Amino acid sequence: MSADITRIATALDQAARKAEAVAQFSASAGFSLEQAYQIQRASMQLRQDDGERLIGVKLGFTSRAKMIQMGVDSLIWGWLTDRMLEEDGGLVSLSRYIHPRVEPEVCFLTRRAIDRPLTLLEAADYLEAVAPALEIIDSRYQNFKFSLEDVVADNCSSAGLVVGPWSREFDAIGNAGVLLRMDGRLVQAGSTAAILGHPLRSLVQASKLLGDAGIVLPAGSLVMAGAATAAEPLRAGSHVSVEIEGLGESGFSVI
Ligand code: OOG
Repeated sequence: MSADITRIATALDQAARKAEAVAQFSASAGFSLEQAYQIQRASMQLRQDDGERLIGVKLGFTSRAKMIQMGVDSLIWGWLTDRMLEEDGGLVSLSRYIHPRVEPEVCFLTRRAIDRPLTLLEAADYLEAVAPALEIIDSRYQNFKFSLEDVVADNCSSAGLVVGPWSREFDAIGNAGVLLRMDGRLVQAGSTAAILGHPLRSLVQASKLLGDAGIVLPAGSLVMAGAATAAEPLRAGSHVSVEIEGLGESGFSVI
């Protein structure tokens, strides 16, 4: 299996670099969820070997809207890297991506290392700041179709992110309106409560999942809490923005 882990990790790494989709692996290679995380780790190692830096983690499938859209019903997590950062208010080029979609998120900046499972009461104490954010997901699989194991191996479709202005309005994030607009037109609307009832629960879940994996998340890391609504395809020429009530806005233009 370790040969398969390296082979699949390399294929997914190449697919991301070349922005070319590949067929799903789990149907033919038949790997477990644990092995999927090993593949994810091996593919991230290839990026780190190439100078890419880990800057945090993202949670996936923390809202019903996302689970229903993708037909997957377990919480997953993946890595964020410095090369995924796109500029707030900047231009996002489709050429880097295969078939990108965007989703509105809450992003946390940690103040302390997360080295053990946290309770909900403890979670806010680990935070430096919170921001409205947009995640660009771009499955490396053809037609954005995958099993749970496939998507985990593919670093949970992570591809890009845009983080808006940081604030310390932690009290604002419990049940705040989330609006995703394209060219000023509302395309998705929801609430931060769609994220596990409260986005801070994503931080709690991240602490548990990372603890299980034996990983310490350093202070100053980003944690993307997972999309509050279904994702929307990106189109050249459009302007995308997220507004989270009480937190502010973030956006970019697609070229
Ligand atoms: C997997 C990633 C899910 C989220 O926020 O739920 C995700 C995908 O839908 O391709 O990022």
